[in-house]
Amino acid sequence: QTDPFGFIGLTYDDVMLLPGHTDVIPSEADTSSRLTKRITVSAPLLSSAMDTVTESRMAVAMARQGGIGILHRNLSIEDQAAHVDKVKRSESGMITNPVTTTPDATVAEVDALCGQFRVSGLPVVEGDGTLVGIITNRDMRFVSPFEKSTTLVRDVMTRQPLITAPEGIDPDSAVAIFAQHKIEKLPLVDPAGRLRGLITVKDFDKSEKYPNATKDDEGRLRVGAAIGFFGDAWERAMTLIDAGVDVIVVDTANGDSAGVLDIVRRLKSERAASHVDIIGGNVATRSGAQALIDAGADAIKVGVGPGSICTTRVVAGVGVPQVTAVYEASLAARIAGVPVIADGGLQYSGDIAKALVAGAETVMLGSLLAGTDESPGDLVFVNGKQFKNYRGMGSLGALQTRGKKTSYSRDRYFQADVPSDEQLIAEGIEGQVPYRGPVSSVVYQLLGGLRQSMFYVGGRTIPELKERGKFVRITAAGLKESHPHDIQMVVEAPNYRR
Ligand code: RVP
Repeated sequence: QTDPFGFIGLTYDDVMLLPGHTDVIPSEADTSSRLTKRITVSAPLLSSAMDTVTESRMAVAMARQGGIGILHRNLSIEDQAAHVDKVKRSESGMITNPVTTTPDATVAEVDALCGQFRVSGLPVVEGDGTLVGIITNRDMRFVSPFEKSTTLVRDVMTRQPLITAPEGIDPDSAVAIFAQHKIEKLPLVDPAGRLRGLITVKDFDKSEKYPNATKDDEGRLRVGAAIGFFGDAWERAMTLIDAGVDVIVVDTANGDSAGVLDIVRRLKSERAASHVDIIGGNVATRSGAQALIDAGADAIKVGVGPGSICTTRVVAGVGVPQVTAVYEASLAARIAGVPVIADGGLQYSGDIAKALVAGAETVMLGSLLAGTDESPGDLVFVNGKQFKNYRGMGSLGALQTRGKKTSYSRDRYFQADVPSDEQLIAEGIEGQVPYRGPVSSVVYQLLGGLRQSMFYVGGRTIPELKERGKFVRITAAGLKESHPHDIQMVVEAPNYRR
């Protein structure tokens, strides 16, 4: 390199989108965008794979709002797969392998299963899967708490003849059966009477309530999950695939590295993974993006150091301001037709459109979602105000093994070989973010802001926004002018905080 300083790096606060001629109104803007080569989402938003952001509750909420959640990997393979399973079962046109019980189980056991899977009843099957009854809240209501562990399912269940339907029944006919028989669960059986699936009224209600939800071909919510590249990463990937995961994210702080490229390549040539899309990351340069594209990645995640909790740029002195990083990666990705995910550093809804115009198809959010009801962890009160804990996956807290056998995220920072907690090099911090209420209202404001951007720029769709969007670079004075100034803010806006 003849010029050791190369080009200048810009981030969200360095640029503004130019207003352009428009014939779009915000409510007409179509926010759908490409998540991966094969999957489109109606909201271009992902929740970060962080242990204070995404477990199954967040993933369900994000998918219902039209985005997608990426389950973190700082937990055992079994626990992460259980989160996948919970999302896949939470809402579906048809549940293909419903949780079941047997006639000899106790009511207490049924109670526990119902609690675990958040369902209100179970089909009852015998040995070869033959449906013999159904047990719901209604059947268990009059069993006293003291008798639950001695009362058997066979004594209280609703028995044959049951209202059932053949597998493959269309949704309208199922709704007609619910209405005619005033039932809430419809078991689907094969000609021999074996249970093949289950449809519930609740799922139809949810489909109406969340019309833009991100769903697979069977009507189940989609979910992504993070893996590493070290140790049992392959086993983790295969277990997640068995549990029904839609997208695997090879989640590391440096995606342009042999181990990451290798596992992306292996997953892309593995038959068992052929129906699952593989996202690789993170990178922040054109050549990094190209390496992941060449390895076969179905989307490229971009961001080295922009995260609100990240200290990589000061600890290692490495990174690229995010707007430039996204732009650079997109130079390789656009030619290859591979979507880019702008990961980290977004503070306001306006940053979403900036990321998209810079070259991304979707954005990944940590701090903006960490304060919601659906993120893991409880509310924390500080001086009477409500907060939630939020920490980097490279923070000491996340990397340390204290009290547990493993820190599953150490290889995210390529420190799987570090022998003791004392020798760790942290690249993140731990903190708190203000409580923000449910994901649905946060996403509503974020998408609302994006629609306003699309109106100002004159883009009816995301591809149009990307094509028409132009930047102006701003100065520190311009940034000061952009925020409220020369006034004491007295009422907090739902989409603005300093
Ligand atoms: P933010 O939305 O700015 O809070 O950033 C979230 C992103 O930061 C994550 O999606 C991840 O890429 C990155 N991250 C997570 N942990 C750390 C760290 O400890 N350095 N960084």
